[in-house]
Amino acid sequence: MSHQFFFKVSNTSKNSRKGIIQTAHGDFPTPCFMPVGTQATVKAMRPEDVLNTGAKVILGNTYHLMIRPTAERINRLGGLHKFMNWPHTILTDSGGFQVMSLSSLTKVTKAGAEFRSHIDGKKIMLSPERSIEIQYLLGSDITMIFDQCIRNSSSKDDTEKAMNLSLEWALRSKISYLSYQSRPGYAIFGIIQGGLYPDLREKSAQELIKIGFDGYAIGGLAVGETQEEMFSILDSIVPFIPVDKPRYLMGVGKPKDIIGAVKRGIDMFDCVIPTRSGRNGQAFIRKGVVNIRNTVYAEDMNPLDKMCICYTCQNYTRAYLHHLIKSKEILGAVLMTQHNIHYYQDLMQDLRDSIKNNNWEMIDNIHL
Ligand code: PRF
Ligand code: ZN
Repeated sequence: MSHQFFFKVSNTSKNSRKGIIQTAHGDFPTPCFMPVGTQATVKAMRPEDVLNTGAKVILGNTYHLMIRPTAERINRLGGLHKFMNWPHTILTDSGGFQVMSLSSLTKVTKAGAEFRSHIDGKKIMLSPERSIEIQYLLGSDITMIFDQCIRNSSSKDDTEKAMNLSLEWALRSKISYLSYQSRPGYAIFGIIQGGLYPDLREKSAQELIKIGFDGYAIGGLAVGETQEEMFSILDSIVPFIPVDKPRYLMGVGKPKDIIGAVKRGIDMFDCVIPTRSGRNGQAFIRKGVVNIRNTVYAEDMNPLDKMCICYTCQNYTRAYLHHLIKSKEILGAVLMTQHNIHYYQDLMQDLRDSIKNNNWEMIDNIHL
């Protein structure tokens, strides 16, 4: 396949945009939610089931795959799309965030991040150049620059240092990317850092735009700050991002976070919440959340969500799901995940419809 990478906006409603992104492995509508496929699998879901929920793009992880089974092995086996039987678009995260959140003894220098594997404790070095090489070996359609994500409780001084280091790494990521990629249909996104400081965020955005990327992600949010703080950073930063480039809010979020971010002009999201919380027994439905472990569901003959057309809701009762999750049965994780990913894709479709129709009633009245 040799599709050109492009992003086209078709409709706008206030600050929100509806559009389409095309990559080497097909196109998908935005605003979009990317299910997380960390270990070359969206946990508990077959690729065809992922596609059936409406998702046409998933996220993969540099950090996990470099440790096991290694990027070189996946490359020898024909690349990540073939390896996991997902012929559609894959965006890969660079490892910058996972190094901070998962590994121990991280030592960050200009060269990169040195850390110990969360699997076997082995020492590993991840540099911008190595991260980009790994994403190239995986065959990722959308490569993310290697950044440093720090906690939002950090001082302004530390936040500024990390933001400036991320800018250096962004430039090195871009140079490295250009040394590999001359194929059409592939893209590299910058990641705006700067914590909760609007002036640092602005500088980060401006410098990344000077380097020039195919899309701009906002990193360093959803790491412990309030929703109000996150929204206020979005309000301050979105106006600086070129209107003709996709905007991606990394690691977000709950349905309400996504709705608020779409209203502020965000086009792309990824998050483990629907998959992880599904396995733990939490279902997202149009009227809120259902904690299926609760005994009130033990004899509830209703589906999870009466308005949902997913396989789970068409065929199974809350009572059965309650039993499966309480019994730690694998099928419980499968059915709950299936529903949650379907719900998130329905939410994104409703958001796209709201933008197209310039009518937000459905979002404000149904997705509570
Ligand atoms: N950087 C990268 N990946 C990320 C983040 C980030 O800041 C976040 C923050 N929520 C999630 N995933 N590279
Ligand atoms: Zn359902």
